[in-house]
Amino acid sequence: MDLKKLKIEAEKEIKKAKNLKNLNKVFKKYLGKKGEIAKVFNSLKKLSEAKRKKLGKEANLVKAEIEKMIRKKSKELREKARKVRLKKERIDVTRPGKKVEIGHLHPLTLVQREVLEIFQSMGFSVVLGPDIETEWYNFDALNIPKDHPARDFWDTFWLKPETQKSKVKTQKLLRTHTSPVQIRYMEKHNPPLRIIVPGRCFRHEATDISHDIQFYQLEGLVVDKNISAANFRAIIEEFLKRFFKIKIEIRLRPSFFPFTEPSFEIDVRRGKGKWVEMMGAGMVHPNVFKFSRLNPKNWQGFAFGIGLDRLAMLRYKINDIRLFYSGDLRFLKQF
Ligand code: FA5
Repeated sequence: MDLKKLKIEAEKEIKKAKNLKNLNKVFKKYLGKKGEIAKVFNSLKKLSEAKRKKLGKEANLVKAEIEKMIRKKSKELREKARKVRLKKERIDVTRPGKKVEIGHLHPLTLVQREVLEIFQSMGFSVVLGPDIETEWYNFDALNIPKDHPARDFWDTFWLKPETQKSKVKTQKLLRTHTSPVQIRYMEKHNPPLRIIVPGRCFRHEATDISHDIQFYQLEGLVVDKNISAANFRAIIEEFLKRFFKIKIEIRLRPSFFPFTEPSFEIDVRRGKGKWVEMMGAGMVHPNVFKFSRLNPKNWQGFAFGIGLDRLAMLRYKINDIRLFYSGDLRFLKQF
């Protein structure tokens, strides 16, 4: 074949090559072992020496030029491919990110944290007690004797009796209120005392919109010299004012608890809403001091037990306590 024509043909095909694969084909066609240039070299054998030299030189030149063109084109195509790849892999840092769903606190946790903060700012320390209690702390030491009808106030979840090493059978229970922590604390600490005890309580009773079998209480205990019911009222009113930040009416009703004397129940209402029974309270009974190994002649105190769920219901205007424990995301996502 005419070498000039061969070069022009090769040049055309190199230009046309759209990608490296095409270009590789062109390379094989012209510069491969059985390619056009190889054919030219093969044909040289049949020629006279003078022609062979001349044609050989020309063929080498054409070969070098085709090689050069292919190298150049290959560089261009690689650069083009790189640009396409970069465009594809480009990260748009200005695009809004994918939203990761993160959890949030349960409304009862929110309320509990806020309540603790308010009481702490009034000088109360936070104390915890066990969910599983003994009959002694939950009842006896709180001046509720074994056969006293007052025990029926608190429908109890009893646990299977355990046989101790001493072979004495003790029966434990899920605490029905946070009051046992009063005894546990007074046994170990001398007055003056000012504590609050948040905690879960359990009662074996029928549920309704304001009662569940599990709920949270916040126990409060203040022991000092010259403490009166007026101190209690002042503290509770201050607490409610700070918690609700709006005017809340409270009503004290005389009541009965074996561990306080006198005892009251405190109802709370928001605006013209319904009265909600919020807490039990009273002056610490002398027997409770005795059971805690404190001398009732030296000390006075008041105690209260607030229903935290009821506080949360009033705060968020929730009309059924059971929603808190339902695990219903449609409810929980609102907080
Ligand atoms: C008591 O549990 C006493 N330990 C409170 C107390 C403490 C009195 C210290 C005197 C001194 P009571 O059973 O009334 O009392 O419960 C107190 C509060 O817990 C109630 O006012 C109510 O807000 C809440 N509560 C009681 N039972 C339930 C229940 N089943 N579900 C939701 N909240 C409840």
